[in-house]
Amino acid sequence: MAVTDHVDFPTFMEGVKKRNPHQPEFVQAVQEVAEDIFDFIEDKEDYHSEQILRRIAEPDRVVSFRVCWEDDAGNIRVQRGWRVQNNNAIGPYKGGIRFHPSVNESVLKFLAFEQTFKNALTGLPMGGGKGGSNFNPKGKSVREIMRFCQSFMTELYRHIGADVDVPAGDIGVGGREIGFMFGQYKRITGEFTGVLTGKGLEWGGSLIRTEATGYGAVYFLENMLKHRGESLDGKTAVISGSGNVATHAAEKIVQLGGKVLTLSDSGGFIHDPDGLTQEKIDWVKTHKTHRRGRISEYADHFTGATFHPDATPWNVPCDLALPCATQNELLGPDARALVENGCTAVSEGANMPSDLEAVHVFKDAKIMFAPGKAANAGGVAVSGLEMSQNSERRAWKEDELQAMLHDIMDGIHDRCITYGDQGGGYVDYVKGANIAGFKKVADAMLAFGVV
Ligand code: NDP
Ligand code: 2IT
Repeated sequence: MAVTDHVDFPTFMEGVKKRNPHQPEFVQAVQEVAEDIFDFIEDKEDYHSEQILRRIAEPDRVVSFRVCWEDDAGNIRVQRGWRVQNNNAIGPYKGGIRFHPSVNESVLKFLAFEQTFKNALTGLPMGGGKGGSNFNPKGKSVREIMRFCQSFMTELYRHIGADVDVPAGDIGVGGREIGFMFGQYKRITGEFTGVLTGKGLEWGGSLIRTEATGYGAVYFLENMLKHRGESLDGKTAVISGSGNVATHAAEKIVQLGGKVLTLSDSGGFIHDPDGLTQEKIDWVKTHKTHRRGRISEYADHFTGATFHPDATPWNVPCDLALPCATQNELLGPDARALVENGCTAVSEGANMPSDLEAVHVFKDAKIMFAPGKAANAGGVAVSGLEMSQNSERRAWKEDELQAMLHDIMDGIHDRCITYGDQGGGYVDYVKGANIAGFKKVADAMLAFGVV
């Protein structure tokens, strides 16, 4: 009888690298998870013999398609679009759509893989997926964006559905783009259904979805601090990014008594030693979203603030750091600078913003470090609540949703402690999140047999 040998961690990673050449982000995301899972499954024969991690690290399917559209000058433009459906063991595929020139198959595969664990951690029935395009919305007119979204959906619609795969927003995709895509889906299929989340409130969207990711990342941070008998009050925070996640994280930190010193975009960061106020945050929201401006202009607008071109904010001394822009924006040396300058907690609003070296620096220093799959799960959690509301054909009230978001973030924190508590007051949140997310998906896969 053939018996599957236990594959060890180095052999497993060798296989992942060999099967996914030129996909460094995907290999990185798998490695970060596998480092913890191999310890956990050492004495669990089923997970080995059924090759569970190997199967989760191979997307169910990767759909790639051409997206052509006509720009305002009448030129025909051709982009590439994808939907990566990673795993639907515990619910329909669920995850955002990203429009950014850096999007490629590796980036979307890493995001869909991460999303699988994140969605499991929320406790809601959602599988993992991600999609997007290398389309660059910067400098495009609203009509151009509309035509692109319509063309993108003209292909995507056949792969998604309220019980199949439910996309949402991500970098470069906010309420406006979701509107254009939903309109096209409805036009093609004739169905008004909860096929996308992050919809407008008038047409099936949920209250607090816009705020949920940033707020959730701060609730998670608050939980980590509470666990050590501390609070946010009076603490200084550096934040990167100035989009949806960054501005709402900043807003919640200010509401809870913290002081936000920085925001950034791909051009550099602003440092405001007086701290951001709600008024300043509102200005950034309008400036970045509606005027599509650059963060550099903050320093022209508010006295005392300085702009630092082509730099990240990680050298600014702080108590707390929240990377909320993009993957691999916080590298090993940045992590060392943060720790040396006294930073004691990091909450990842973005997906995989810290590279592997940075993660190890944080772990070795035993600071509080919340990986994105735990810390930024509030957004997809409220997307899950939007799906429930759509199925029930009703809308919950804001205070009900706020309470549910809080409850979900508390639950994720508890799950991380269950599998990440290392004793002596130290919680390895990366390990906790990886194992808790893995276990739920893995046990469902075991129940289904080899499919
Ligand atoms: P937005 O498009 O609203 O904002 C993105 C921000 O990140 C902008 O400030 C942008 O700057 C900056 N940024 C993007 N790419 C780069 C880059 N390559 N280098 C430097 N800065 C960059 O996106 P979100 O706020 O929605 O997303 C931010 C992060 O949060 C992403 O990692 C996303 O996957 C993650 N996330 C988002 C969720 C959501 O609900 N929206 C949920 C969970 C995670 P610029 O304007 O110069 O491009
Ligand atoms: O990375 C993420 O969790 C998101 N972009 C949100 C996904 C969603 O389906 O709401």
